[in-house]
Amino acid sequence: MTSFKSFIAAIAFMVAPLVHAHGEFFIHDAYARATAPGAPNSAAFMVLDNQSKVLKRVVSASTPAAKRVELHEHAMVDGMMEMRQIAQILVPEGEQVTLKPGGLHVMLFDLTQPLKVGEHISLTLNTADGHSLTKQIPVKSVMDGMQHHSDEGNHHHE
Ligand SMILES: [Cu+2]
Repeated sequence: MTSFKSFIAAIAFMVAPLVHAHGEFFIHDAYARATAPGAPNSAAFMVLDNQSKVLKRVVSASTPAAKRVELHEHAMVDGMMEMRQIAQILVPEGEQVTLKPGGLHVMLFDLTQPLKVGEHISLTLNTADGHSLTKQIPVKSVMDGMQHHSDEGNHHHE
């Protein structure tokens, strides 16, 4: 009996952190950048808030508003600020990570239609532990900090 009890206890010990981790990871103040008519791409910004006891890794994102979604960061390349795809965004336990213009962002490629101020889009973030978080986020006008990929023939914004 003792071994059976300790077996159950071991299972409970292993399962509990996973159960508790779910629902302790939040998205705050999320928004997507409004686009001019014909602009193919946009980006979404937000605060990722990890109130769980474990490191969270955001590994992918999706939205019905764009055909392709990537996680991006800005980095200095040959004296120029460029953005590039990253495999994951790490949010340490008990910490917040801010995605903002000129920094980390969720890149929205090939918009299905222009994003207009006042509209909302659905955005889903997927974490490495298999959870996903979906939010309706507003579209806002953003003037600063975004540069498009120069190799895709888009105009530049500063
Ligand atoms: Cu980008």
